[in-house]
Amino acid sequence: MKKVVKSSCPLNCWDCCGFEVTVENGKVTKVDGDKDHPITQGKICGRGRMLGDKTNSKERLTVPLKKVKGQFEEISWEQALNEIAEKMSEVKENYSPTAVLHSHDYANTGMLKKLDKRFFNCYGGVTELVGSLCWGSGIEAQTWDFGSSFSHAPDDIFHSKNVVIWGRNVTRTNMHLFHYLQEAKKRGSTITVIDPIYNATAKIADHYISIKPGMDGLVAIGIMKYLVEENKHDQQFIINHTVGFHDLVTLLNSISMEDIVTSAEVSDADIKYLASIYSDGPTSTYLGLGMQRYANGGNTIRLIDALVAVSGNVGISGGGANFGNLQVGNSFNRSALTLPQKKASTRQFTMMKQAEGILNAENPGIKMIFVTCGNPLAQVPNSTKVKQAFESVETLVVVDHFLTDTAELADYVLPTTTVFEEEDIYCASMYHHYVNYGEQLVVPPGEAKSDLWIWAQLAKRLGFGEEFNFSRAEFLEMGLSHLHEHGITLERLKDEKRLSLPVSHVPWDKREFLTPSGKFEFTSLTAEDKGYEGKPHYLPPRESSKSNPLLAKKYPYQLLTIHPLRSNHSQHYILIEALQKIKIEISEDIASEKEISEGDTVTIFNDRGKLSGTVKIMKKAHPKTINVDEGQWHKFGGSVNLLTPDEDSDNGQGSILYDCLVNIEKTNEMF
Ligand SMILES: Nc1nc2c(c(=O)[nH]1)N[C@H]1C(S)=C(S)[C@@H](COP(=O)(O)OP(=O)(O)OC[C@H]3O[C@@H](n4cnc5c(=O)[nH]c(N)nc54)[C@H](O)[C@@H]3O)O[C@H]1N2
Ligand SMILES: Nc1nc2c(c(=O)[nH]1)N[C@H]1C(S)=C(S)[C@@H](COP(=O)(O)OP(=O)(O)OC[C@H]3O[C@@H](n4cnc5c(=O)[nH]c(N)nc54)[C@H](O)[C@@H]3O)O[C@H]1N2
Ligand code: SF4
Ligand SMILES: [Mo]
Repeated sequence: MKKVVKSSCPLNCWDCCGFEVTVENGKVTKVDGDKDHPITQGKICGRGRMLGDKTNSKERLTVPLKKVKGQFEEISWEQALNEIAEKMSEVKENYSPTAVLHSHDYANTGMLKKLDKRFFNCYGGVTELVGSLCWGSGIEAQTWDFGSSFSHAPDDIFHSKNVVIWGRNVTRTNMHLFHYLQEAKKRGSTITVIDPIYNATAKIADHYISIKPGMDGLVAIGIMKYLVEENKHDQQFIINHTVGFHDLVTLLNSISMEDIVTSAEVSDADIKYLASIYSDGPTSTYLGLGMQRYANGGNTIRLIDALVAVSGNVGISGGGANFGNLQVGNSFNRSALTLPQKKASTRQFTMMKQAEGILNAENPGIKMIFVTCGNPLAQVPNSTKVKQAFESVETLVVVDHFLTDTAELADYVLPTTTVFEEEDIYCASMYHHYVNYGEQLVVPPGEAKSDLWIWAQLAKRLGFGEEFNFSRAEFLEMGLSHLHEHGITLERLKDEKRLSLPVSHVPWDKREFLTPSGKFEFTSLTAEDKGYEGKPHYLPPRESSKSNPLLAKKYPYQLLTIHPLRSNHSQHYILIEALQKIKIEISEDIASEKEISEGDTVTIFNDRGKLSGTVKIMKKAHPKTINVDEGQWHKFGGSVNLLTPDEDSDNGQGSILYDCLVNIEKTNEMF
């Protein structure tokens, strides 16, 4: 029997696409786009399309595993759950619940994936991870400036006279924005791309500006200098709706245009061009996440926000500093699902420094780690330290679909279900404002069980089973409860599949900001309250010739580790043989300086680690730039995070993954 059913992509991605999934004889045979989805309109990427293959993959984990004398053995669920629950009780009794660390990321955007937090809160509150490897610095920066991070609705781009894509790899990571961008261009908008890599989005741009990585804040300062000098700033907006403009002007006056041009390696003409489009709006800015993964990441986003505000592009149709879209996730009743009031104790490590936290934890030390929706061995910076940390604990439990690098280290590996094997609702707080429904379409293979089933079983054994005594539908309704007054219910979602959430399509149009002053804050009171510099200022990246000339001499090249085209982080490498090798992309000047040709084997290295692979030359990339796509598995050559630094960004909430210097040598063979 064959049926075609509407579903949703669960992957951590800007787009949150609608699917049409073909199921034949109990198997997913095709994943296609849903033409009726208002935003994604039938188009999906290869990562989404491959979720059928992922579900059917022979490599899937189907039985719980326990490591005995260094080897995995298959065990029953009963044994796995009993032993894990027993260990959790012991740890709680002998130490404290915070001797357990919950290490997670956001590999699946399903709402019920949040129930892991409910489980750990009811257990008593564990050591939790805060901040984000992904977008933490930018979210915190926009929280300081606007009070939160909200984006314009996708079709508002048609009101933009100019669109600036600032460090977002749109064709690769946000394909539906690319579609809107092409349409906006047809309707007459200009497109400018600012990026150290001449990517496919740059190719359709009217103007491409190549920039030295980590220097965007300086360029924003340069543009603002021109706007203020030429009296092209929006004085009405500044007077009525902002605080701290005087501090901003002091900053603008303290940095010369010569300094900006030399340090950012962007020409004066390009900065003037940008000033001309920002003063001739509406101009929308689509900020990417790559450029805030630096030690100055928060600072960079704050300066670009300031530029958007100074040029009068805040709260107007066709404008906006589009970064995250937290109003989407805020629509749901998260605390009903996660029960934060249940945790009696808590301790926090940042996501970035989880390895250091584990290694240095005292009173209590970390005795047990639970990993869900994450693959820290591949994705968290400084992999050598991460491995050391995860190996140092008594018990490591990993819930996953595959035997990943992290699962390989585990004492217990629990096999879980994929998107098509469970019911959930999906949305991404990144771009559009629709929520998608996805029903269970097929039966999980072997003994794979949903994350929720695992939590409920463990909860029962730990004495708080009643907190999980709800059906999936009841949990979904709980999460939707704030939306009931807007007519959004599970029943309607099941019926209509995609519903528009009641969020603003032009954020801040009422000029009411969520900051302490209620205004846009060039000088941030939230920052000051938290003990940070609140005034606008400039910070350089941490690993650069400006901040560390000695290091830059030893390691002269900037290593970017951007998101792979065909994989969502580490998730697809196991499914695509062609991806199972390391590609090291280098700018043309490095190739000539080091006499390296395309196809050569090279090793990149710094004090943290090294990685070998085959060279590809990046045409028109910014000089001294290298890229290795993130997400690779250890058995296919190793994660690029062997080289990346594990510090927190300037505002304490983000990673500095791209703030990374390396050197490169030709090698005859792989290490
Ligand atoms: N194919 C694919 N798509 C994905 C994902 C994936 O793994 N694969 N992951 C999803 C997730 S979780 C996220 S967070 C998003 C991320 O989406 P993006 O923000 O688009 O992706 P990144 O790879 O983080 O980097 C974006 C761009 O930043 C540029 N860049 C790096 N440093 C700088 C800088 O200093 N200045 C400027 N101006 N540009 C810089 C890079 O060259 C790159 O073009 O993508 C989502 N979509
Ligand atoms: N060097 C470098 N490192 C990076 C980045 C970078 O740009 N450069 N990007 C960072 C960013 S933006 C992000 S968002 C993170 C992503 O980091 P992660 O979220 O850790 O990466 P993923 O590979 O997407 O997923 C991790 C694991 O979750 C599993 N998984 C998927 N769905 C489920 C589920 O429903 N239940 C359970 N239990 N497991 C599931 C997958 O099989 C996979 O093994 O990586 C960060 N790391
Ligand atoms: S990975 Fe992103 S673009 Fe691809 S199908 Fe999923 S949501 Fe859509
Ligand atoms: Mo991310």
